[in-house]
Amino acid sequence: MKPDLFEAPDYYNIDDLLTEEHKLIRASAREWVKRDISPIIEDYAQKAEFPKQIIKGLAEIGAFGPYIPEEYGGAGLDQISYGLIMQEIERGDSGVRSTASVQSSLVMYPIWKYGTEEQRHKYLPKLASGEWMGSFGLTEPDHGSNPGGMTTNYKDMGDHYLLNGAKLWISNSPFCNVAVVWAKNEEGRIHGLIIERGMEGFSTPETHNKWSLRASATGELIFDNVKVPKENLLPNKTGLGAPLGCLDSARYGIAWGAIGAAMDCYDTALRYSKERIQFGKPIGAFQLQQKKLAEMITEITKAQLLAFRLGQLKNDDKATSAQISMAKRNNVDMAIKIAREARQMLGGMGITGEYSIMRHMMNLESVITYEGTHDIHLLITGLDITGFNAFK
Ligand code: TGC
Ligand code: FAD
Repeated sequence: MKPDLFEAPDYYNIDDLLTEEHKLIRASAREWVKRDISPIIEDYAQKAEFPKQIIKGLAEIGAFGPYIPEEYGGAGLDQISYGLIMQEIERGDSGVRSTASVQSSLVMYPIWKYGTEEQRHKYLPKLASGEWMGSFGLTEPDHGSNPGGMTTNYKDMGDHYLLNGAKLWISNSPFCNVAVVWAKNEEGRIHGLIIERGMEGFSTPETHNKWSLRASATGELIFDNVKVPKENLLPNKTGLGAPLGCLDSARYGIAWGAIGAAMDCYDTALRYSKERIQFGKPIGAFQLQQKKLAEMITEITKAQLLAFRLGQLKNDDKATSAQISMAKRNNVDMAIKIAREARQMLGGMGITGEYSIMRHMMNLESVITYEGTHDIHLLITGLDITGFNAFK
């Protein structure tokens, strides 16, 4: 793979809106990606293997629980810092960002928000340091966009719960130490349970043959009469709104992360357009290539402003779920379109692993599908502005 010469575009001087702390946090994540991700990620993606050695570095840059309070091992940062960290990691690879998103927003967040003080102290510091890795089980083989239909269930056996069911498409599942799993009780109410590796009847087979997020491990969570201690139930929120609340936090991070992937594709294509000579000129001197680049930087700038404003709303605890959906949908769509255009600008070289673009493009096919598909987020906006539910 080519050396990492990334220079981040900032066409509207959005950096002027950031604090010195934001810039320092971003610089440390950016530096880490250049040093520890860029040189190895193509090989791991080609091998379809998660590079486990990066877990320590992810913890060190604050990627596990950036906004979780320091008393629980988190970094105690604001939401814009969280977004900037996700942006920089996804600049390296969406699969690495997935690992961090799941750990922070889908595992640490529900334990922090819906768990007991004992659960927070038991799990959060180990998750923040990367000593333990987590996964989040919501999707099932027959319930993806419609998680409310889930059939995974547990029964109260007196001194423990008995869990049965299966979750599919679970990031980090093959190596997770703990899983936050959503299941229905005997009344059909959804609750979160913390499942630990080693519990009898709990297995995590890996899903193979992915063309996307190849450097992220994806698998199943299978529960065959798993005895779950009663103290592993998350008591402080129930119903579908509990897992959806976690998704709000993860979707927000993705809205920033996608900008990172788009910036990397744009920066690569811009540099290539100045170096690649055809018909006696750099291809960047041709109007058609300039149109592509001009439209890319316009869309990146719009996405940056959307993410920044959403970050301010999140900091003030005023961001709505529908606003988060709009940003996730827009920014991922923006990134995937830029990846496709940038890929074309590199001609044949664009399909090789010499450059990051094709890997970003393939990764973004998962990002546009998980955490709510492109269509589902459109319907969330539609419902919000019209009041009519077009899901059912
Ligand atoms: P609906 O009746 O609308 O809502 C049920 C309850 O949930 C509340 N709610 C929310 N709460 C917090 N945040 C949100 N975003 C919320 N959206 C809805 C709602 O107020 C209600 O509460 P209550 O108290 O009245 O019960 O539910 P529905 O069954 O009609 O479904 C709505 C729909 C389709 C929007 C929702 O289910 C949905 O978002 N579907 C998409 C599923 C999804 O995003 N799955 C993601 C799985 S995890 C994942 O992909 C991780 S990838 C990670 C990685 O690798 O980075
Ligand atoms: P379906 O819900 O079957 O959708 C198929 C198509 O139908 C889509 O285009 C969808 O937009 C459309 N559709 C569905 N309903 C409607 C409707 N009402 N109106 C119009 N169109 C509709 N899940 C987890 O729980 N944890 C994870 O860690 C996790 N990680 C993932 C990692 C990867 C790599 C991938 C690919 C997925 C992951 N997921 C995870 C699952 C992901 O959230 C689901 O794939 C996603 O929610 C869509 O569900 P589905 O694949 O079953 O598609």
